[in-house]
Order: sequence, then structure tokens, then C-alpha cells
Amino acid sequence: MSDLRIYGIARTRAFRALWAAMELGLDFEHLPIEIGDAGARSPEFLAINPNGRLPVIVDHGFVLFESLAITLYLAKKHGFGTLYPAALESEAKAWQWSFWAIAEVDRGVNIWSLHAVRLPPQERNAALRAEALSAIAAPFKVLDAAVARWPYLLGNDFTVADLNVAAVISRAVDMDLSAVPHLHAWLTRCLDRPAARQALELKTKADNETPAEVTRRIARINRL
Ligand SMILES: N[C@@H](CCC(=O)N[C@@H](CS)C(=O)NCC(=O)O)C(=O)O
Repeated sequence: MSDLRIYGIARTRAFRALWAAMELGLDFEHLPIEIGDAGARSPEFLAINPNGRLPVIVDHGFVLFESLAITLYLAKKHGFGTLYPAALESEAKAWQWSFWAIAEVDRGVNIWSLHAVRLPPQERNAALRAEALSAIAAPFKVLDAAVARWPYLLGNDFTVADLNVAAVISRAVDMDLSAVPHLHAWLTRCLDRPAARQALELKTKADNETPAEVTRRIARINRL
């Protein structure tokens, strides 16, 4: 058994933690817990993460929830000076982009993907889809401009800032991104990395195996 355990089926935000662990080449155990009463809301899981949400990690007994706190922690612990920027200002930029992704685009991309791709076609809501696209249009322009001059958010090198933002909006690869070509190129570049592909393979498999009833529950629980 590995000393690092990552809980959460790869379809969920656990994808972010899995990608970070793979990017860092870590030895870890993946426990593909599902959402809901039999999984993340079970008494055993609630004892680890009282939020009843995914993901959570246990690293040598240290418990951490919130997907991007997890990626930042793993990157700082195992990739300081490479995946995790060493300079104070660059570190702050990585935090900036991470908080930005959660606050500005996480919900919109999630709503869009449910109502454009994941829910059965007859249950998709066109108005919600349009509202989600309109909510992310301005932040996507901001991101587009940020990656117009350099290959990555902090310059020439891929860092946890890119990993976090690209992981949060990974489902946007299925959108028409022609209005934001730099964002499109950057997202493709990030998701083309070997570790990203490895994590995406798990995510796609989990997506394909998810029953429609679970997707409906996701939409219901999150009011999406
Ligand atoms: N802000 C949290 C959100 C976690 C979250 O909402 N996870 C979803 C799966 S992607 C979940 O567990 N939903 C099930 C539930 O709330 O019961 C994070 O980024 O880790």
C-alpha cells in the first residue's frame, strides 16, 4: 500500500489530483470512490472528509481536501523549483490563477459540459448551456490574452498554475474555442502532456462508465 492515497473516481475533480500526482511521477494508490451515499457520503468516507465531496488525499496520515489545495501541496512538496515556482511572485501568480479558475470558470464549464455533453440529449437545457457560455466568455478572454505571448501562464515553463487552470477547464476542449485561439492552443498543449493523457484516460473511462442516473444526480446535487 502506498503512503499517498487519492480518493475519488477520475470523472470528478479527483482528476486534478491524479494529474498532479502523475505529472510528479509519484507512487500513489487511487481509490475511485463514487459520489453519494455509498461512496463519498458514507460514514467511513465522512470520517476522512466531512464535506462528503471528492477528492481528498491522505499523505502519510495527513488529510487534505479541496482539489487545488491538493495539487498545490503535492507540487510544492515534490516539485519545488520545477512544477511549483520557487520565486515568491511566481508562487503568488500560481495561487492567483488557481483561485481565479475556481472562482471564475469552474462552475460555468461544469454546467456547460453537463448540458452539452454529459446528460442524455433530451435532458439538456439549452438556456443553462447558453448562460454558462456567457458567464465564461469574459474570463476566457482574460485567459486567452494571458497565454498569447508565452507558451504557459508563467512564461516558458509548464507549472502548477497551468495544471490547475487546464484541469479545471479540461472539459472545455469539447467547446467551440475559435473565439479564443491562444487559450485553445495552450489548453491543447497542456492536455497533450503524457501525465495529462494518462489522467484523461482514467477520466474518459469513468465518464463512459457513468450511468445516466449518476449524471442526473451530479446535476441535482450541484444545482447545475
Ligand atoms: N471545491 C471542491 C469541490 C468538490 C466537489 O464538489 N466535488 C464533487 C465531485 S466533482 C462532489 O464530490 N460532489 C458530490 C457531492 O457533493 O455529494 C474541490 O475543488 O475539491
